[in-house]
Amino acid sequence: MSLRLGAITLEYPAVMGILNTTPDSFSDGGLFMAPGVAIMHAEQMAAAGAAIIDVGGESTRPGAKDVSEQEEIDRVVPVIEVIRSALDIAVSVDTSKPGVMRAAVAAGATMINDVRALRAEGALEAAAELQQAVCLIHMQGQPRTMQQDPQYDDVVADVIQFLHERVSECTQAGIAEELLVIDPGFGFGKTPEDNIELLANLRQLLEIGPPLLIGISRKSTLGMLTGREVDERRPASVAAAVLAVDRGASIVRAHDVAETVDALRVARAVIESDKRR
Ligand code: YH5
Repeated sequence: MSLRLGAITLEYPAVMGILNTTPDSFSDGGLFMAPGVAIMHAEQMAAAGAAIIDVGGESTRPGAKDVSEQEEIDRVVPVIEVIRSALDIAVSVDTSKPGVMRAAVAAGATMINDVRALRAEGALEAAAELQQAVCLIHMQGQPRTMQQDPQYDDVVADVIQFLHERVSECTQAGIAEELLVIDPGFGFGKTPEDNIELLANLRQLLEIGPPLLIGISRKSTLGMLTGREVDERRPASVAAAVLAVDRGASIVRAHDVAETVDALRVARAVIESDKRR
């Protein structure tokens, strides 16, 4: 099962590994991820079977402070350059800012992963100009406040309608439909119940057209279901990944790449053998 998204060809179900870009003690003044640490983490994820490495320079955690465009560029570009020079793996850039999209693609990124689904000023135009793969994510509200009081008439219908509209906007702006991936945005302006309902009904999102990417790894819904802290949510994350793939997801964004790759090998074998599909 092979999928082409512009410059990216992958066997699916595939794992997108999340590169840890949080500032650490090795970094320069506590603002930048040391590229040496980043490349080690990326290398481990590539060896574990990740198809894409997701590099982000802006925290979308509720309450996180805004990062300037230049600051974001300074964080992600060296990391993307070092990954692309050392490893044969695709890189996605987790950003909403057009200037970061341009700089990241110039550095070798071949996917734009945008929680604002190209709604920021100039983002749609930048993506149309760059002609790289784009992941359109559903989010209700803004990162700072999105978890305060999420409300839907029908979360599945709302997410489908939003993603339909964004896919149309993108194709009208000249982005080839073959470049698009859609994502229901687990945790982006959603209650745990909303997230579970979306996962249960994921198949309905396939009717929009583009392949599905899901990111649920370590998120708080899994904490609520298991009573576990963030760093104890591996088994829950792997279970959610398998359920998502069984419901049609092509790409799973994950922190724990080795475990997720193993689990998706099992899922894939069973899906391929399922005579009803
Ligand atoms: C996503 O779903 N999410 S950043 C809170 C956590 C754990 C993880 C409380 N970027 C997605 O990963 N990109 C993020 O524990 C994403 N889909 C795509 N495509 C949030 C995140 C996280 C938040």
